Amino acid sequence: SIDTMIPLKSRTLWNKHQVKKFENPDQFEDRFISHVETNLGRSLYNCDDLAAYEATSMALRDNLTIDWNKTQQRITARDHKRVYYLSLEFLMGRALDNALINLPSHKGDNSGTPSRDTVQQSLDDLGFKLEDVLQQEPDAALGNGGLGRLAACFVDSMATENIPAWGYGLHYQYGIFAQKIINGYQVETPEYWLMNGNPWEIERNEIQVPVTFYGYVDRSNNPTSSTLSPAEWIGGERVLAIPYDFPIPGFKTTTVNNLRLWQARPTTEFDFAKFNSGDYKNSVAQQQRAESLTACLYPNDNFVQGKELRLKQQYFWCAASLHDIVRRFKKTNRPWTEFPDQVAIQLNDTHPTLAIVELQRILVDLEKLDWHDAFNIVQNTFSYTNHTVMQEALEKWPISLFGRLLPRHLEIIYDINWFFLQEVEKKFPKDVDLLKRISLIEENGDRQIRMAFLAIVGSHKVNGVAELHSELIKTTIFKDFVKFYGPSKFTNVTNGITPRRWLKQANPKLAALISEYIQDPNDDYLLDTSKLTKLTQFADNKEFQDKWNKVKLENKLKLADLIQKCYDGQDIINREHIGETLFDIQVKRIHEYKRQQMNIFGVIYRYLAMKELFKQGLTKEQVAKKFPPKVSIFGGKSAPGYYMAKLIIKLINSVADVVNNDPQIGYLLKVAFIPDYNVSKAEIIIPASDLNEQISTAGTEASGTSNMKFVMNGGLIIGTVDGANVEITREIGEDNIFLFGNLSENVEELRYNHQYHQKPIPKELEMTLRSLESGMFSPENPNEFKPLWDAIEHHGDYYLVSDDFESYLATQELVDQVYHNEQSEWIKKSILGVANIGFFSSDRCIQEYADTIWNVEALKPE
Ligand code: IMP
Ligand code: B1N
Repeated sequence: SIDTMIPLKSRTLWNKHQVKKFENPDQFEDRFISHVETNLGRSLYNCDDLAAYEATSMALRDNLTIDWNKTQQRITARDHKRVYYLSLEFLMGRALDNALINLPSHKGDNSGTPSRDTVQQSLDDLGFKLEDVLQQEPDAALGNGGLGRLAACFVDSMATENIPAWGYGLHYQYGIFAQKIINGYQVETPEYWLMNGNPWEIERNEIQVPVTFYGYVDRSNNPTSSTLSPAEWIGGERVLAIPYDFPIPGFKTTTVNNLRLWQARPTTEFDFAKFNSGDYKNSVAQQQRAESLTACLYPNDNFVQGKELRLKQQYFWCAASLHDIVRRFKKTNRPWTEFPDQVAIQLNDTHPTLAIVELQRILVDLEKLDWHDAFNIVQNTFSYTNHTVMQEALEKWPISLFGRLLPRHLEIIYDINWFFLQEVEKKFPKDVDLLKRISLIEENGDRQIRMAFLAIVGSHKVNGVAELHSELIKTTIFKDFVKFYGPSKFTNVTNGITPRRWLKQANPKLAALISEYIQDPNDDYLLDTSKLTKLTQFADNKEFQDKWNKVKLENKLKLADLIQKCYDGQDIINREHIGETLFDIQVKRIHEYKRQQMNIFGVIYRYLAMKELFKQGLTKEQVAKKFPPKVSIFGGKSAPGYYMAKLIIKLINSVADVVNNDPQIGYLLKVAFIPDYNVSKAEIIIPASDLNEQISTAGTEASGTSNMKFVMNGGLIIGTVDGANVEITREIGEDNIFLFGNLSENVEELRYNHQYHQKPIPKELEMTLRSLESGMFSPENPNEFKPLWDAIEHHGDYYLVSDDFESYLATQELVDQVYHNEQSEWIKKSILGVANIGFFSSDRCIQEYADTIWNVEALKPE
């Protein structure tokens, strides 16, 4: 037993004073007031919404911490295998509402045990509105987009599925920048999310992991002087890693997992020589620089910059996490050979690939294991998820930079490569070209380490994130590895989303309607999403359709409020006609491959065509027949250094300026750009969509996850045959999705054609581009948008906008037709989408990882 070390007397006393969770409204209120008056030093007379948010969060965190302790003790007592999810990004959003929904008693009984409803009532009695209290919380926006939000959905599902799991990441002081739109341009402002402190985190100052950089490798104690035998790395610079722990509650379980985020701190050592030289100020400044290591999240999505500070962040995080994982394993006193039975480490993209090298270093240099025994352990421990095939997003580090920062790690990588290439040579003798292609080191020009290749060699499984993507990596970027390892090392786990946040929390009205009709008062469908198929029987039911439609309308009104707030009170959306206005939404990072430019070109074409009809003397009613009311809504951030993406944002805002102020057009067409798209805005935007755009160039979007969120909220997709759209179509049926465009298997040929033949541009696109050129949307600077038409007409149209434009417009026409003339059909499609989206729960996804990659079982609370 784990308790035997502690004397009975102490144990009895600890037991007697066992901290208790609040278990009824009265106890919650007691806890709330006690936090206000002691921890916050406030009282009834100056407790504002912020203090109420803080006190509510602290009361909930108390409960979670108690369950957290129990969960961790249970895992330790059972000596159960743990999963570690290493991700540089966790796009968590807000925690409070999520914790309320995940209160273990969620609708479980009616005995007054705390549920979201009873806490809401208590707050009401105490003089606060839960809605306002929730608004006080800043988003934890420690991520860029899909990859970071996926990690957040995964920790939610791992807790819900009772998988003993920890997330490891960085405690950035600045999350993704806040986006302001000034004169139509994106302006980035720093997002200091910790301004008011953070009631959700536990700072563990007592844990300090030293991390070293630079320096040199000392082999004076090593007679063989082989890099394969233990060496000593004498580091140059040292910083400390301090953990911040976030409790991750599961839904309808008392399992609480941990998200551990590391922050850099200066060491307490100091350089005597410097301090004595009288340069006190300088020495302090130098120490303070340690903290800048984890100050900022790199704001690039699907793009790498290759900056030294980024590599430092990666090593800092991997070294601290590995140290923690190894320390925890050593407490079990098991032999090293059992490490992979106790530990599974999932690499979220290549960002944590250094963890592979660090574990090999620990095993060889510190634990003195034989090189090959060590590498066996490493391979059986790690697995790697690839999230992109785009060249500009594949990490490569120049040898020179890498070797200076991590000299011993470079040696280890060379050795891994040496043994790997020997195996390749053995299997495919004399294929020099293969050796060159497959080497972990790229030898052309500036020598670079190919991190994805290193991740493959150091792992036992590699997975893509949707079927199409997982096939693509096998036939393109990792083709040679399939040839060498065989196909079984490569697998697919299609992404998923948590239905707790993306249905229950974001869309409480739809969730209530669903649970009423499928007769699931305890919301079990949020755990077993296949229960949603029971909605099928109501797809044609008039009464149900009306209620469904009413929920959508209410959500659209809520979004209209948000948009009005974003436009300083200006009401862009005509509320009188909102029920017949199609909300067409594209919210995601701005990227050429996601083709927001094609969307806005489509809007411009629509506008021009409408103007033409007016010119021919048609009345508003007649124009509306062809172009019924529609609002085109955009949101998303561009990487600060991504010129074309920023220009697309400017174009959207310029088009909005012209279209929204054209009195002839009125409510028939509006364009809105919602600034600073983030998780909590997504929770308002997604439930309000009639139509959503998933229109990436085929083969470029690995999966997409907002596509799943929109369908789960009754939105219909207009999309390309790309990423998870393919499987969404299979699940919900091709009648319930609007697909268009070229297929990924044709992309290469189409690009080739653009390069070698001047392909005519379709007339609708031609018309659109010429309107840009005319200065219609940039009268002061007619050339402002030249790079956008040049990309299509003169630079090979890499994203194939001209190839897909006609099919896109035709499909939009079909959308208008169904939405306006076959309303009941439309609602039916919307219902059938929700009914059949269950497959995309991240719970299913985590089960697949657990069964096929981690080999880990659930450990349920007793
Ligand atoms: P760590 O695994 O040492 O990081 O500890 C994480 C948590 O696991 C601790 O805060 C405890 O709640 C629990 N834990 C760690 N070691 C033990 C043990 O020896 N017995 C029981 N629980 C433990
Ligand atoms: O990961 C998501 C997918 O659903 C998206 O399709 C995919 O684009 C996204 C470097 C990335 N891939 N690669 C990144 C992010 C940050 C960075 O620094 C690459 N993000 C994705 C979840 O699987």
